[in-house]
Amino acid sequence: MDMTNLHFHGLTVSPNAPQDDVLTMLAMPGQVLHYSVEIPRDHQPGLFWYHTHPHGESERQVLDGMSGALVIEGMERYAPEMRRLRERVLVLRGRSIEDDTKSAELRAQVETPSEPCGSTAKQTSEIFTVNGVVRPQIEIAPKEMQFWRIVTPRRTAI
Ligand SMILES: [Cu+2]
Repeated sequence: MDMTNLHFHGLTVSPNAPQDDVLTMLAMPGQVLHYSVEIPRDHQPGLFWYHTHPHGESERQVLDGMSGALVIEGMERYAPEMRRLRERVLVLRGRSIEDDTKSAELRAQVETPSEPCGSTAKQTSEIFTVNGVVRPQIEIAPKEMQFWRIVTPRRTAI
């Protein structure tokens, strides 16, 4: 049906509209939802994520990219040394390429063997990305420490 909405995964916020309401807030194609989420001042800091939550459709939507990171600042209260580290938010995602017009090019980029040894040949239908990039490079200086926040949206059990 292509309906959609948002769920704010892990946040301690109200489940009522216009906040984290996945039951009554649903948009059909062409419709718009307006969210206004009140995050308590004393909310636990950390990395959270948002994703769509329509039953039966969220798996495909999350695979197609309808999810992302939410950062609640304040980790330095628990680990002051993090204040001086370079911070990165990395969203690791399995991306479906079955219907992608560039699927051949993307398969070549991930260099998957066309016929794996000892098994039936199965074409790659999903590739792995970091912040939407296939085979990304992340710069880090020798002996540098960085603070990486990593989100791995899952296809199931959301
Ligand atoms: Cu969730």
